[in-house]
Amino acid sequence: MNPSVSTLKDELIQTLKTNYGYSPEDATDRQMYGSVLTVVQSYLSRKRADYLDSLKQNDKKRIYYMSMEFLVGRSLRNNLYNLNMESAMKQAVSELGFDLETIYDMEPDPGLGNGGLGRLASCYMDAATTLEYPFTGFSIRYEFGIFRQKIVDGWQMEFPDDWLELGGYWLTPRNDEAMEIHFDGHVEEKWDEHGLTTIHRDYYTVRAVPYDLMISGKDSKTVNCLRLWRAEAPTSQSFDMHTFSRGEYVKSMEEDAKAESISKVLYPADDHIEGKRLRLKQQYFFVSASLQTIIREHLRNNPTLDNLPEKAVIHINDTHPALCVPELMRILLDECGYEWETAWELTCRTLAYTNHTVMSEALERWDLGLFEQHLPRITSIIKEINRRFCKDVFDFHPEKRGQLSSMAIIGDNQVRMANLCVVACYSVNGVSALHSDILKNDLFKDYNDIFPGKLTNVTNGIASRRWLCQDNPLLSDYITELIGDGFVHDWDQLAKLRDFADDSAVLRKLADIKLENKKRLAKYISTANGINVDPSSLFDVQVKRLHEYKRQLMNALHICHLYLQIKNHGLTIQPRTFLFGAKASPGYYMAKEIIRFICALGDVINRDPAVKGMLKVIFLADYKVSLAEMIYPAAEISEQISQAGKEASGTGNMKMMLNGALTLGTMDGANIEIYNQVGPDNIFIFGMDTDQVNQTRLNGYNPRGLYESDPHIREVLDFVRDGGLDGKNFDSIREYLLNSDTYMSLADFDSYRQMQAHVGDVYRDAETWNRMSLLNIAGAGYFSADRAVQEYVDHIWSNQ
Ligand code: 26W
Repeated sequence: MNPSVSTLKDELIQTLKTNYGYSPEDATDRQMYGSVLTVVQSYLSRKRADYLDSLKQNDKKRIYYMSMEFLVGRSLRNNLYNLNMESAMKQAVSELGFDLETIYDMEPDPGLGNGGLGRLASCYMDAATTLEYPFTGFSIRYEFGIFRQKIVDGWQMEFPDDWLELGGYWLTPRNDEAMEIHFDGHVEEKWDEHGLTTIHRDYYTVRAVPYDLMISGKDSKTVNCLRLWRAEAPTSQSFDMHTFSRGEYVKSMEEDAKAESISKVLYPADDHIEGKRLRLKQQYFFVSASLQTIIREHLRNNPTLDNLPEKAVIHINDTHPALCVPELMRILLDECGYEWETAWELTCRTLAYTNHTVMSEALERWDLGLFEQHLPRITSIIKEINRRFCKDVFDFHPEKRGQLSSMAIIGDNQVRMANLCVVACYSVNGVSALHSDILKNDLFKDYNDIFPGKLTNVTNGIASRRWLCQDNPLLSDYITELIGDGFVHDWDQLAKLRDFADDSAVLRKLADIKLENKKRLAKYISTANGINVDPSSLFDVQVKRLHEYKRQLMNALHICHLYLQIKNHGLTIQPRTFLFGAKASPGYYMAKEIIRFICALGDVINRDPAVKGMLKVIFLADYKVSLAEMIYPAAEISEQISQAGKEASGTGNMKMMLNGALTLGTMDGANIEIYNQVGPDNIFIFGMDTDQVNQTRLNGYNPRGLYESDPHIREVLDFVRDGGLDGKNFDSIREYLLNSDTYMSLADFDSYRQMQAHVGDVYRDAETWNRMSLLNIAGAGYFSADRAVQEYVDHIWSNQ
């Protein structure tokens, strides 16, 4: 499938004509955009059809990846790249008088996720497809993805993200595969000669309609689907003719609105739970629709479900799809007539779970009453799972009787989703070596004792072809020049770059490429923020969700410190541009205050002639995948400064490393593994490690003492207190730091400050810096999603 330029041109002309009635001379960019997407989509469909044919011939185990979030990013360039059609399409479009880059930029960025977890799902889908695994993603077709962020006077404002109008081209509705989901009502139990049967009565039904988004592998025959469910009222309920005839027009459509609300919007809370009714419905809605589909597909190819675990694995991405456990039980028990024991065995051997956070406020717990009201049958199954589990522990692990109240699935009138997953799934993994150790030795220790071998690690990986080859063509072309293009499918080959570590011509060229990418970002900043930044200054980047544990505040305090040192103490520094990008959960007050603080700091610094040419601070609004794709190639310092033990892995750290940035970080998450890949000389590590953090807490942490003893901290906080930031009030932040400083920014401040000074010194020596940068790229192969997916296949998905 390698269409020529002229074939593509013909197809574009034809599509323009049939869909819009125009010839290229009269068509708008928007119409050309629609036509390009339609043509690419038709190639995907044909390839998918061939792939499905070939799947009939082989019996590979199916991988089903359940995730409330898939941050797919833009699809056009990804598809053209994967189909090897990019240059032909560019030319075809250009010969018709249009520009492919303009068309790329028109595509909305489907924000169907919050951050790392959602992006990881998409990276894995990409890699699994290239590696020719039959992988289906399941999620929700949110009408509105993560909000669009605007900053007004430093304050974050949220606006709806209407991505479907221009992004919907990639979605194929499949009404023929719609499912019905049942909510509310009550459960009746009946004993007869066949034993106990359970009947769910008086429920209301929501229809789940699938929309498929096809994803092609790179140089592979595989086209997999991300199936996104949309909620609607079943036709019989959707429109009440009676009410309508009585003249109550709005009321007649109420059922419709009620059902549709389920897939209306992505919850923007990241790392804390809200326990909202609608979110619980979203979870059951997409889990039930997906499992019904999986079972149906299995039964199309197999006479029985007895072999389900051999033929399918269902992966639960964090606890959000944990209802897979009771829902699979329900289907096996109530719809397929299995006995409890067999159903349980099949369920446990089919499900695997990844944990992405140890933060207790992010571990999902649901009110039992809410469960009983909306999911009565599911609740009765969970209660039975819990009863049996507790009995097992009591009978067979008497040493754990004392821990039963925390190990139980139901406790304090709440359903604990992580416990449910750990009890049921045959595999539980963390996402970096450190994180998995914390799961084994701390969060899930008691389970680890009674289920030896269940807990394991797969360190995260990233879709390197997107994050390097597509986003940084200058760099990836140059790497190809140096070591050939084998790395595109074998990322360990990046290690060959080490041969050039002392080649100053190569190092200079790498620096030139970085400069080009910085200029491009500087241009964007000048339009988006109206501020000119110097592309030759050090670009120091912290982009990620805003959270106290990620310590953007510590970064900001340090910038404030630099500012005061330059202004009041005559310090001169290597010129720096500090870049931030971060969305705060809308209800997270402190996170929004921290954004306001960063913006106020930027306002003061960017216009002060005293630091001109030395310091700039930029907050880039609306951080999202497409913005990340422009930032990473330009990054030189990658800030990964979370409190040790809190960041499960991080994946932005890997993306920046792959693009030649140096990590400035704590011994947390995957930073530790980056350290192991590049060695201590090619990374800037500072601050307390996990043991020291724990020790400091045990000793009684006293941030006010640090304020009193460290003149640098005192200078910064007093400056803020005395209205240094345009007289704006930041008492909330000051109080927070002095009285709690939950993630100990002040404790790590001095070590951070010193390491930052060292960073500046090293940067002055361009050759050394460029060498470090090259060695980071050379060490980034391990973090490819190809490696991570292969580990999932070898150690988790092939087992049962
Ligand atoms: C229910 C609220 C909620 C929403 C999202 C709780 C928790 C989450 C996610 C677990 C947050 C998340 O994205 N975690 C990130 O997952 C990445 C992929 O594994 C890791 O690299 C990040 O360290 C982790 O914070």
